[in-house]
Amino acid sequence: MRCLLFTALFLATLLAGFPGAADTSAAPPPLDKRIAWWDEARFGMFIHWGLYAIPAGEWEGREIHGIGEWIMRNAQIKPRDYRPLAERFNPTRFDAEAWVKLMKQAGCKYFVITTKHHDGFALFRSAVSDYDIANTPFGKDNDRDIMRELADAARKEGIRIGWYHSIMDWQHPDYLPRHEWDDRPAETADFDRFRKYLHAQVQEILTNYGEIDIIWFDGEWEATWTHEHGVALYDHCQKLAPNILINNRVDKGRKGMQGMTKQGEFRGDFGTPEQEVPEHGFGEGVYWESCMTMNGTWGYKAKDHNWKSTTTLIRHLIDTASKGGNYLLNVGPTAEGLIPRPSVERLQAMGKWLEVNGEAVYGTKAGVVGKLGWGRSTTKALDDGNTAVYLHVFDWPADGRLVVPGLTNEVVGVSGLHLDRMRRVAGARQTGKGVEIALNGEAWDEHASVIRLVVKGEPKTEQAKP
Ligand code: JFZ
Repeated sequence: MRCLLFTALFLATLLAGFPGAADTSAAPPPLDKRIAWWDEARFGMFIHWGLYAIPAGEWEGREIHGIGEWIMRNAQIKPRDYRPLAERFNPTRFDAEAWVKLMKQAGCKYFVITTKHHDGFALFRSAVSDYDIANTPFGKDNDRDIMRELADAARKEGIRIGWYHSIMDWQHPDYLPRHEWDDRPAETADFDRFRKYLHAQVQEILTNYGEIDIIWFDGEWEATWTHEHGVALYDHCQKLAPNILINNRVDKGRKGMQGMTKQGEFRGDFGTPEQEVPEHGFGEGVYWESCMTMNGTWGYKAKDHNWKSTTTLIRHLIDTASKGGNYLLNVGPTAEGLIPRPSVERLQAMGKWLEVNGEAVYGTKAGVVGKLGWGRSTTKALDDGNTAVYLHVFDWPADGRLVVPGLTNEVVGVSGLHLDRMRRVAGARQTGKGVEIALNGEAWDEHASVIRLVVKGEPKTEQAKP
């Protein structure tokens, strides 16, 4: 036995060193290679869609508090009472190409959609479950598959594809723990069997729809899910899709809503702050993405009209980019398959702003100086060795003098990113304590006016003097 093992090891070493030998155990590319496209993308669309779009926040005539996709829990609905929603799921107005067109208009470079949320319903055709799109009027009558249509449409347009997949599952008979009001027997539940099911469904979504760019796990926080389970699931994904990006909710290392990964041997390629932009960035090589709702819910709720303004959303995107992170902004489509009008309007307005100012967001790095009273900054290394410092002005200086404190580089040039030809940026100079920019007139963009300042070499900063 031992002899065999040594022979095998010897052969493996030989093969590994043999030029041109087929390397079947190729290690996946390192994180910085895999994540390069994502680190330039900066803006993605989150989509929470599922059976919960049918009740849309209301159950048996009652308004249910909390986020729409949690209605099963918040209204204490038993699986046998919730499951029949599948018989009514028929989003005949769903148009994958229209959704992808909206992503393009908005300036999103990728999207992440719920393939299965906590309610356990699969929006894809699953061979290991009946609780899936195949068993809805939508899937039966039209032979349609949401994941297939979206993957095809996105790939055609060069939009990267992400699958959200919940570990927590309120429907599967083997998932534990049970809700207090779920009266199905817990004694017969077998969590290992559930894990096999989870791995099988993950295999389906990672292999049935071509190459997938991101898998975004969630619902990892219950005690039944362990670090070992996280490692096994991470490895499973990487084996099936070596280039895929996997968020940190696959494992147990996430620190609450703040979302970054704790110190230690935790898996996950990027951190997932939720409903907040962190106070500061985390430096080169630490990747993160803030996910956020546009109103107060992820899944569609008919009566939630609490929309953030376009200005707020654009400034969130800028704030995120200025700290080196990505912004994943959510939409919750209706049961008919439509993205709510207020979301469409905001996304289109963001896209308009990005058409002019995209170079100050995509492919940028965090800003040079920490807190700026008037706004945020992002940077980009230029081919000639100089640096573009983009100044995103939220509060236009009343005296027409914009100061970047502590930036000690020589100034090469300055201009405003706007559509007209008016000279609103008169010039920039090094004062010895920072760069001062002279402005004419008023802000040209109500959301954020962006100035492109080019400085010599790599940015050098000094702690700004008060
Ligand atoms: C989770 C989901 O429960 C929610 O439905 C949505 O999908 C969102 C994007 O992710 O929400 C969470 C997860 C974890 C915490 C809070 C909300 N947490 O640990 O504080």
